[in-house]
Amino acid sequence: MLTKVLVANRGEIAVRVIRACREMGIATVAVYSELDRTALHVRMADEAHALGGRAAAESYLNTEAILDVIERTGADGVHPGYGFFSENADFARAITARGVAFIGPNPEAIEIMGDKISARQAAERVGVHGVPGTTELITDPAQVRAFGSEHGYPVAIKAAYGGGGRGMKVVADEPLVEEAIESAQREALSYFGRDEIYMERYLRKPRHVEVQVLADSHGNCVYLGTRDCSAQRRHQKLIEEAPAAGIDPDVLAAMGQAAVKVARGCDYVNAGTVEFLYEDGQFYYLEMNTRLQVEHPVTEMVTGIDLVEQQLRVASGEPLPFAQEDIEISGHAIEVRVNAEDPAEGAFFPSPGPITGLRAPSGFGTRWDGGYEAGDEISQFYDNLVGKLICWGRDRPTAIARTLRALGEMEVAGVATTLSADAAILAHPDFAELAHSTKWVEETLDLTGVKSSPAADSPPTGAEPLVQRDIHVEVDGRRYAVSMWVPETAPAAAAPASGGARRSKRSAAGRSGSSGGSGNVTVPMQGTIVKVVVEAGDAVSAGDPIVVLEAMKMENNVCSERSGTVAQIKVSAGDSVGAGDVVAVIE
Ligand code: MV4
Repeated sequence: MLTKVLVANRGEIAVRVIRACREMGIATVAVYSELDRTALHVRMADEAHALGGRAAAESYLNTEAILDVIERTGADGVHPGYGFFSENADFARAITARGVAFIGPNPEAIEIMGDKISARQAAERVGVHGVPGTTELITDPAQVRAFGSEHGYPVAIKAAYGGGGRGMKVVADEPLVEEAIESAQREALSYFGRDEIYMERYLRKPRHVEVQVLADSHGNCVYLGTRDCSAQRRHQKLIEEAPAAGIDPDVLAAMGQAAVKVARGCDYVNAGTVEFLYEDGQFYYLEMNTRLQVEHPVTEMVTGIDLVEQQLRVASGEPLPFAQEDIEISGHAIEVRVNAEDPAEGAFFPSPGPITGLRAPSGFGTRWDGGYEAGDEISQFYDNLVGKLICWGRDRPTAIARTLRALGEMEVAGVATTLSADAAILAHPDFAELAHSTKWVEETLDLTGVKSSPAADSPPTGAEPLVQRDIHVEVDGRRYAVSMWVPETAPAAAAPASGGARRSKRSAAGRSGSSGGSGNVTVPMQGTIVKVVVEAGDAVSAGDPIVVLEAMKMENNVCSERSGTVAQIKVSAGDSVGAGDVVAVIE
């Protein structure tokens, strides 16, 4: 069995992995960016090591820094969580080349599934089919016209090397073929650097149904039931459930067997998810995700199987302790994602900042997988998932009622969250009646009148009585807890004297240039400008959003550090920017 696992992630998934390791007697190593020095995953791990940097590229995506921590700690396994390095074959190879276990599939499987064309071919080879379409790439609009007159419109044009819904264009009817091809190619080129496209029949109201698979290194592979993730907005899932409801059990079993075939076909090992679209009694293969997914807890709740424990056992070389016939689905589970986003009027605007209060619900069948506690801060640099509420019930109506009850108990103060939108979905008759599809949130759900949770008052200032607090110092890149007296109002993350020479030097360097707030507004990471919020000449205050940056599938506000007047705007919507690029100047 593994003895010491490095968790190459942050937030709730790092916490989830640390919990499983603790239960199994495996020591844990957290890694952290400069912004996460006092984060919950750091507080919970047995030891924590700095990666440096703030943006993901400098910290959680810094292979050399992570390899260095492996070297220093003697970790014998690395859990990548989701996002970051979880589906990066080069990272997996770099880990295994050191004789350390990558807790996930082999790099070859990651590579096959990382590219849509080879992922489709891998499924076709084992007799699992996607939406009817063509396997060859589109080179001539006549191909689309021929397909359209044979199968009818709409036709979906998809980026061959795309993903996450980017680069898909729907051709409503024949006169629109050229336009859709050009638009799909343009989008594919700008997002993925390649403009190859192919086509499929377009499904108007599909449900997104996925199958959890688990395979060991001894040739055993099982499926652990299905999940429905149709309640999503702009490819960001909001609510997931297990099992997928209202679908013939024989169809679900066939989907499960198809998923196992796909997994076996690429010699898959560890936990993975095979995604399908479901419409009118038929299912169609979409892609395979070669990682543990955000929504894995709903599968855990209806199977009783701890997926992270099984991941760790599989990576240790153990055979699966159960066969397909041992897997039973019991009751129904629902997960709601609680993101720090303001859903008011359907906008879902990122709302980073300090969490001043957090009360997680409890009670029968109620689970909170969180990444933060009160006093922690949601950074604009990372995913803004605060945590996930997962409720189990004996059947779907009971699970819905329990989730709504638990949502009523939940309190998050300081940042706006998606809680109210989650409740609006769960309370809607279409959701109860399974009348929803992947288009439902965007096209049918009415979020007018939905308000964000109010931001809490800022802490009081004035007389500063001292209180004893555990604070954390970093010496030579390693984090230590010390107890000391600090002003009562000092936020935990900014406690004074937190570090030796190394830390003070670094923070001084980090702040130089922004003292008093830089007039240059820079983007923290590579991405695309989706909106410029201000105009030249506008008066702005420190903290006001200047542009909206889309990066890592999320929209982020990039804010002014100081008050003043917008002197220059250097970008417009659609521009690609790199980390550190100046987008506006405030005077
Ligand atoms: C489709 C489709 C309808 N017809 N393909 C979007 C993400 C990408 N992975 C596949 N997607 C879709 N492919 C055909 N032929 C509808 C979607 C789709 C979708 C799929 C899964 C989850 C959410 C979605 C939201 C909108 C569209």
